[in-house]
Amino acid sequence: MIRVLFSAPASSWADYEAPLRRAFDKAGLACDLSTQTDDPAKIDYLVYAPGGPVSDFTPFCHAKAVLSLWAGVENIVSNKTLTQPLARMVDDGLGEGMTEWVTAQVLRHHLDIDQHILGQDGIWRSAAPPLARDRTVAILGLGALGRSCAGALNTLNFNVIGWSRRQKDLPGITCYSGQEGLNTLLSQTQILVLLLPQTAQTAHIINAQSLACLPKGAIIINPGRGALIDDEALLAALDSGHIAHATLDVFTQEPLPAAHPYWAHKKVTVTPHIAARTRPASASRNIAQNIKRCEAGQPLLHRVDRTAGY
Ligand code: NDP
Ligand code: OXD
Repeated sequence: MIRVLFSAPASSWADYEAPLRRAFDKAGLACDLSTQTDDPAKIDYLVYAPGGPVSDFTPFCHAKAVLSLWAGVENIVSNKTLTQPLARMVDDGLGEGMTEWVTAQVLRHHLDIDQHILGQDGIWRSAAPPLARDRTVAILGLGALGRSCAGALNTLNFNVIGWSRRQKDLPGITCYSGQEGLNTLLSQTQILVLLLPQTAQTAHIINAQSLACLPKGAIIINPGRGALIDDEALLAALDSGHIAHATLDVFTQEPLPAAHPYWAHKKVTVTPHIAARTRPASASRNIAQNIKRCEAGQPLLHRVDRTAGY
């Protein structure tokens, strides 16, 4: 019997219990799945999400892996008690959700949809928006989610450019890496999408200096992590008119405090960390697949590089 501990907020157990049991059965895994254990040393795998009961992994001394339900692992990656291999979530549901959300936000700004929704004032403004081919959208982070969004935007004919730690070669996308590459990318960007993980290297990557590299009137869309942005620098750039609008889904502190200036700012749209959700059915299949691989002595899929931090 394979012992699996579910360590996530109690509220998510109802969503995950049945899909996980189904996925284990379907994968031919005999698993004892539970939210509690009297004997952590007997646990083989932990299914993990922030806000659950486990923060000290030391007692789980025989666990073969910790399997994150989240794509972003900044809450666990630097946990000194975690010596077990860690896998992050890569899930079709996450990818589809993020691609839909990012595409919607890009189209909102590209077509200036707000002007027509909010400006029903009797004035016939007949200027047509430019075509996607004339709009440059940059994506920082060309991983599972960034690539999916880049592909969809490219299919819509946007001029898509992207940046990652290791140089990429993706069809239809102009790819950059390194600091020089970032500066070159920013200088051409009209709509900037942040899909980087939160690491020591990416914290405040959007700061006064990088904001100044963007052309006046650029738009920022952040479904990555709040810590990617220096909030004070962004607010200053919005107030000066250098940045035209920011659509933010993630924040340094979540929930975003009611008094935070982002809520009331006319040039900011706040969404409550809903850009993409891990979907229990597909995520459970991924978890089962990874356990099956591990039991067969195969390497974990989507294993986190603890040194790189993602
Ligand atoms: P991946 O790990 O697949 O991709 C991360 C990308 O960022 C890679 O292209 C990587 O480069 C690049 N990167 C990492 N560090 C650097 C760096 N220092 N400089 C340049 N590029 C860097 O992650 P996902 O695409 O799956 O997810 C991205 C993030 O999206 C998550 O970490 C999470 O924070 C956020 N997220 C938000 C959600 C929401 O609802 N708002 C939902 C899910 C995720 P390389 O390719 O070279 O490794
Ligand atoms: C994730 C998220 O990282 O929901 O999965 O942000």
